[in-house]
Amino acid sequence: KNEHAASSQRPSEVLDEDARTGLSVEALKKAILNNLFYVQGKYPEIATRNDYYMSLAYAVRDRLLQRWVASVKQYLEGRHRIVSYLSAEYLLGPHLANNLINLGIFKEVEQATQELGINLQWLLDKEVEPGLGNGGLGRLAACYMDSLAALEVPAIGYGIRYQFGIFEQEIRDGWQVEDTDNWLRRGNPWEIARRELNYEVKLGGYVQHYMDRDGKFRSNWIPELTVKGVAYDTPIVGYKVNTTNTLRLWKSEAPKSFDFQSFNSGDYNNAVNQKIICENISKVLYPNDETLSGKILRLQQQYFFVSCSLQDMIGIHLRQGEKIEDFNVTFAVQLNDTHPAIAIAEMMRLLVDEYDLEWVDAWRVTTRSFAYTNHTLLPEALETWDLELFGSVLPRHLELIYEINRRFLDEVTIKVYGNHNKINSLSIIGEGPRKYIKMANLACAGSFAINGVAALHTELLKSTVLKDWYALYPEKFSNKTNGVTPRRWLVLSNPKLTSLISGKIGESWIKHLEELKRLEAFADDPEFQKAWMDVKYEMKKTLAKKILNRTGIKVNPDSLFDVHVKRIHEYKRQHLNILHVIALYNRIKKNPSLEIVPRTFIFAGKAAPGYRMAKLIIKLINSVGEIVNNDPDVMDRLKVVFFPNYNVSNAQVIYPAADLSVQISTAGKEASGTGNMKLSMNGAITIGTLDGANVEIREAVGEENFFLFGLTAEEVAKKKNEGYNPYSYYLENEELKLAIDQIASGYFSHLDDKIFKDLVDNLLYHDPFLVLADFASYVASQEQAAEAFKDKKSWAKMSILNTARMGKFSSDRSIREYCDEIWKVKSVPVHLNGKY
Ligand code: B1H
Repeated sequence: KNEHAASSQRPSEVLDEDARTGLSVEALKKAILNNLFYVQGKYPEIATRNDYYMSLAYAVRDRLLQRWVASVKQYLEGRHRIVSYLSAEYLLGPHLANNLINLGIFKEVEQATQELGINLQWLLDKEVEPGLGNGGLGRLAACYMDSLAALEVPAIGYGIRYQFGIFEQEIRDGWQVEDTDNWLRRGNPWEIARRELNYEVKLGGYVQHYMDRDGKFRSNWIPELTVKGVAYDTPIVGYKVNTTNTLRLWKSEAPKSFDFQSFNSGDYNNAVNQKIICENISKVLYPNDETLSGKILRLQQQYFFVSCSLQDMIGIHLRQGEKIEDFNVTFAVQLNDTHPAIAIAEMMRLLVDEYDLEWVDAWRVTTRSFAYTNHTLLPEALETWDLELFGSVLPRHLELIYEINRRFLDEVTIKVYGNHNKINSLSIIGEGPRKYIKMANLACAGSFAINGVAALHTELLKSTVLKDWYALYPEKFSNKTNGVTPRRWLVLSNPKLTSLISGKIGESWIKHLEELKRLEAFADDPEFQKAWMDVKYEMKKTLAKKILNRTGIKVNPDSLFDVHVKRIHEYKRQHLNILHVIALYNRIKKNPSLEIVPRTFIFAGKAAPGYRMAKLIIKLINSVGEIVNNDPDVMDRLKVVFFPNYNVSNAQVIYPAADLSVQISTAGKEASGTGNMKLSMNGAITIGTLDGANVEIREAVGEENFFLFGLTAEEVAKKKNEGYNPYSYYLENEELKLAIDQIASGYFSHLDDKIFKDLVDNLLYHDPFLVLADFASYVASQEQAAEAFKDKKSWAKMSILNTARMGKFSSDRSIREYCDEIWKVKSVPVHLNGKY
């Protein structure tokens, strides 16, 4: 009754249907002004840029909400299978522009803001991106959420609402300096806190065993600490469909009961301390990317989000009136690497301890629910937990894992009959001076499907890291080559190329990327080639401006933009690139009138804060840049740029401007790569090794449209077996020797001959990633690239053909494969007011 009275007093504009849901320019203008007044409490004359950003964001959110509620309603009304994607990382990038595109209202909003006297780009640039991921793995999760919605598949993404995402990188005196990413400081209009949706998660303590009145053995986990997870939901709308899925991220808090108890007993300080300990769990993203840290807090984070997510899924399933034994009919749960693999033990705990299932029944439900994606072969990234540490955080799960392992090894022993090496390699528990838990083995034992992320990677998984698993369960294995969403990585980031393409072949390629094939018909058309290269030139000018603004370096948009952007890691070989830069520099020094293709080397990427060698590589790039960029002999023929703080927003400006995409990891080390796909899609030509998805990109675009070099994965393995000697390559190659001697002698570092010593020694005497072995081949391949760049027409053709043949690398294709072959889910079109 009261509610009615209150609502009838509200100003009528707020309730105006049109201002909340209308997609016309007029409705949007009205909505922005309404929000400015009723949400921000401002009027135009005193509104700040952030006020306008917020007003527009809320106007867009209103339009999402309608679709979001309709989606949830429709999913719950029928019996639909739901994909649950568990990932410790989501590298989403800014929401606003993406939502405008997927809602199909970019143009309308552009006009509405213009008529209000504000510039849309100015507002878009205001958004602080949620950097809740390290790199490719987190960004893949974001692309997959976009494709799931585009394909109208019911899906929930579960993860952690880190208060601080990936650090912001600054460059000072050539070194990386980290700054905290306080992305929530101005509030987040894209999330809705669901205070009522919260779960308790136990940590630490011990387990009591007893027999209940019915003679059943029971376990009672008495935790040292209980934390509460609160759901924060973000809508993920599909491209031009009503489907709006949920990304549900958990924030950790202290349970109410806790501080209340302490407060009553007079220990107020302790209550506040406990509150801080609880909140710490979702405080910060670990910035390590492919290196294991093995810290207690990280295990707590993983368990925290997995436990909340499983409790949530079980709740959804049971509220549908279904039996717990049928959980796997409702949900297909994907493990994004082993970071959420503790879910397998947690599911067993919930089913056995909380829902009273018999072990075999619980194991059947569990192993029909989970599927595992492996993302790396690097031994230093394979997750293990010291058994004692594990037991101190999750004592009950340690018992459950022992039992899972015991039963599993019993089964295996029969199959591999007495082969102790195999049994050791398959065991979930590793033996040694200290015992440890192998998370990949837990994931393999508890999943019905296991996949790699590119053809070569899956083959290597089957023949090396997971060899014994493949022998045991060949039917579980399959490949699912990664993909990227063309909505963010073409439509949003390269609107000029998008309209050029759509002008020729219409717009349906945005949903069916294979249709880009139709551009092949224009690859030889001089007019189209010119228009194509004009767009590239425009994008290079835009990037040049940004570079000047961020680094003070002036670059020439006519030069070849040689782009190497990704996390800094020895296996990705940014140092191989810089050795090539030095070689070119020395050629000019030797012959100042040398005619060479002018080049701009663009590097970007973050180094893990504790990864010394990666940080040294950043310093080396900047040191070489300082000399090369300012040497009058060079006469602007070479420029070296380190673009700071590589993130989604910066990537969106860099990819469209690239001529050459540098993908030069040691063969066999990069599981897939996804930046390689985004660059090629934007018409860059790849110079790369036969590694990860490069292999499939080369197959797709044609070998004549790809610069190949370097050892193959097989040759790398062979060379290592035979005893690789990097020093001999150094002695044999004059250009290589000079470059390394210069680095060592302090030529690029004001004669400081110590700073790069570790890097140089590592290359000369260890070189675990075969930089020196691939140097000559890389330089030769770069010569071919430069030669090709001189012929503008043939370059244009290669560029067009790269884009035209990238259809396979849409994440829509990847997701369709996951849906059909692993998850067995179907799309459920969502209707809004009776319309689809
Ligand atoms: C990838 C990771 C990763 N593989 C551990 N593994 C992390 C491992 O914080 N951690 O502990 C974070 C990330 N990331 C990448 O996944 C691969 O290197 C890429 O080749 C691949 O394209 C990407 C997506 O599959």
